[in-house]
Amino acid sequence: MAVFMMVNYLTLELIKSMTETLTFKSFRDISRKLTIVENDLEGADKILSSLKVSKTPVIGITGPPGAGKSTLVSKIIDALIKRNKRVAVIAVDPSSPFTSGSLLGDRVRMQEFSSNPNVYIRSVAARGALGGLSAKIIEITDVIKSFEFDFIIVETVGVGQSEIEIAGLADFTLVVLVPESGDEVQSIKAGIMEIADAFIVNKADREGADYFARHLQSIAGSSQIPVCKTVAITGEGLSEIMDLIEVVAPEHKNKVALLARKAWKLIQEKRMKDLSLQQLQQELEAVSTYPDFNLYKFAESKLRSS
Ligand SMILES: Nc1nc2c(ncn2[C@@H]2O[C@H](COP(=O)(O)OP(=O)(O)OP(=O)(O)O)[C@@H](O)[C@H]2O)c(=O)[nH]1
Ligand SMILES: [Mg+2]
Repeated sequence: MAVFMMVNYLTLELIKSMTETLTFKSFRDISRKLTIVENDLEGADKILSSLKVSKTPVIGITGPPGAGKSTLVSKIIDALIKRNKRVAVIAVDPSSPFTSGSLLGDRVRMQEFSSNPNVYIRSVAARGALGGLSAKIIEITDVIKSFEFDFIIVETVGVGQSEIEIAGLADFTLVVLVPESGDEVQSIKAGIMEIADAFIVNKADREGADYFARHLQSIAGSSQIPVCKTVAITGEGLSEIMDLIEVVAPEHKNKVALLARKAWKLIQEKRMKDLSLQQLQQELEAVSTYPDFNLYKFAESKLRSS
């Protein structure tokens, strides 16, 4: 009996270590593919053009610097892995002065998951040619989508454009604000309302959270965008967020509209690929002095050659 149990135990351990190596192997495979795609190395086109359709829901989490997005993401990961879900997190570094130090913060916070075979975390730089999120983020997300994850979370710092553009990437966008975000809401009201599928008033342990949440709800008005309150450091309010992620998000967006946005972005960036402002200026130094120079003809010639 004891020998039988021992063998059984050994078999279990063996299976466990095999699945673990398999997972880590697939993580290595993801990282390898992402590096190729991210840096436009040879083979990038082939990887992208052989991607299959995937239904993995992509959850966007955006909001001002320091709102508690990463703390919240950690809690979400924790809840998902407890339910045996596999989750990938893409932390977008918009390479702006706002993020100094935050990436390090992200790393420290997410380190607890670094050896978990069900969690894959990748930081990427946004460096969009046209400002905002680059088409690369779409490609990176799609590569990750081709692996077997149950959820993909994309965290971006909401500094203007990137906040708006996450909506073109995610099936469901959570906008994280704090009780002090009142002014922010006033100034970016239109844009923010358009992209938010739900608002989170985080740091609800601070004064003014109830008032601000009510204020947000009144601005959201008839749009029925949910407003949830959380304290990310303790996990308070998390269950409502988990419902949104697990139940509402997977069925949420008009998928074709989202695909159209993505296609538009990819084409836009591909078309602009060989154009730089500096190079245009150099060319214009010469040709703009010609007596028959015409800006529209110049632009047209660039369009034709791209
Ligand atoms: N009091 C309080 N502090 C919080 C809460 N959530 C997060 N924090 C703290 O706020 C700080 C910023 O949290 P992060 O999770 O790094 O915020 P972030 O939005 O990811 O920050 P960036 O990625 O730099 O934009 C940290 O010191 C957290 O401990 C909360 O609910 N209440
Ligand atoms: Mg963060």
